[in-house]
Amino acid sequence: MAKTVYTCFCTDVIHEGHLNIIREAQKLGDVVVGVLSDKAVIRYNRFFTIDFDERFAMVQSLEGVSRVIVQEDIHYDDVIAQLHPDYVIHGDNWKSGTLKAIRDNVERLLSEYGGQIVDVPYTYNENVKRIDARMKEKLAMPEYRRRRLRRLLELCPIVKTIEVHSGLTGLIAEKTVVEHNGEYDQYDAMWISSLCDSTAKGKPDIELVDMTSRFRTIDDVMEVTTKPIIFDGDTGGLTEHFVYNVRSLERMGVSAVIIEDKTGLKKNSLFGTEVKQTQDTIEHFCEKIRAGKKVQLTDDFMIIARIESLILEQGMEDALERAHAYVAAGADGIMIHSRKKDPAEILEFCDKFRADNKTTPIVVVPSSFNSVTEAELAAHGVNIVIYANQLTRSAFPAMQQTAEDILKYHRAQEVDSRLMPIKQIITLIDEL
Ligand code: SPV
Ligand code: MG
Repeated sequence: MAKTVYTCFCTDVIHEGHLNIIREAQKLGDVVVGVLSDKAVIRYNRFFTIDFDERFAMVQSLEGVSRVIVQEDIHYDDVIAQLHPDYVIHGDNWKSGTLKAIRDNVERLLSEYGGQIVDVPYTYNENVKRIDARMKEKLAMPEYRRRRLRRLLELCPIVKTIEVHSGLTGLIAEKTVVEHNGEYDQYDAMWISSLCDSTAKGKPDIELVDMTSRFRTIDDVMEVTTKPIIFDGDTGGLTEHFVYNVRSLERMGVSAVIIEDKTGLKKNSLFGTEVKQTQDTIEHFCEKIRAGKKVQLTDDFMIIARIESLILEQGMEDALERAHAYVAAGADGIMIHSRKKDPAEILEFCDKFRADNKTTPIVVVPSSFNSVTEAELAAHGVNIVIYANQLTRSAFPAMQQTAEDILKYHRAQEVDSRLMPIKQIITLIDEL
């Protein structure tokens, strides 16, 4: 009886590397190819430019492939249990780095019944490099990037979003992947925070940094990343200005803007009632949402309404009334904010809102209530979690300490052990 050889593809484009694997696999037996599901592709820190069905059909049309199946998970457990392949074949790039945990697991599963791993030399030449680069470029194009957030909302239990304010922080959001106890994780989206964008410029978070400058930050991030962007639009400003900004953000490929229901001189929410802040009327804020929704040109772009009632101590009822009113005015999502350490009021809001509204995405920013886990938030109906300022807050004390120590010791040797080697930092940056 012919042996079964299994390989899994996670690609939008078939290149000579894949064909080589099929050729090698054919030498060993019948070739079964798994196509990784959309959900699993995301865990892998990849994204697709063509739908699953197209990827499946693409692999089906390949010569030398006997059967194509879906691989639902990044790990091979289910496939190996069903198929009992004699061989699992893969490029040898999975022998090290983050992919190693997948290979180790496959090795363990195969050893239970005498199956074997076959590592073929990974094909990486100019042609393959060009195809990879093109796929990445495509993902960075406005139309692909913009629609990705809505797709993620369908696919992820919770969309994990991290603050970025520069090309470098963008690269951290783009490239950080963690393998922990065999589970893979990465960030799904990026948040251009008004607080951190202003702080990086040494300015207060009071809508002082103008839109031209904020757009420049978006552009810096976009230059080096592909993940979707959620933009902190503060109050949205005058409705007459907001509509122009909606058009600009949409054209740039931003996926969503979040505007908060405050008027006049906005201060950062984490000041709460310690400073004078004015909440907008429901009627006026709804008008702003409606005006924004009217001018946007695609179905991809989202306007998310942020409710400041809990921050300004206006109570749960006010927060809920506003949430329903903003959704009725056309908001594509709502963000509820709190500066309490205890997540109770946020979770109560989510439960009460979800009792009447099952679908509108809920966004939360757990800066103060940071004990809450993503799983708990998802269980209460939250769809997007934003880690809004942690990168800035971790970088600042580290930089300050280094500056102080160099002054203290009149040389840089004492700080060196804390610093990332230049060689390592430049590996973050892609060469063309
Ligand atoms: C920001 O990151 O700028 C925000 C979230 O608006 S918060 O600072 O918590 O208000
Ligand atoms: Mg802000």
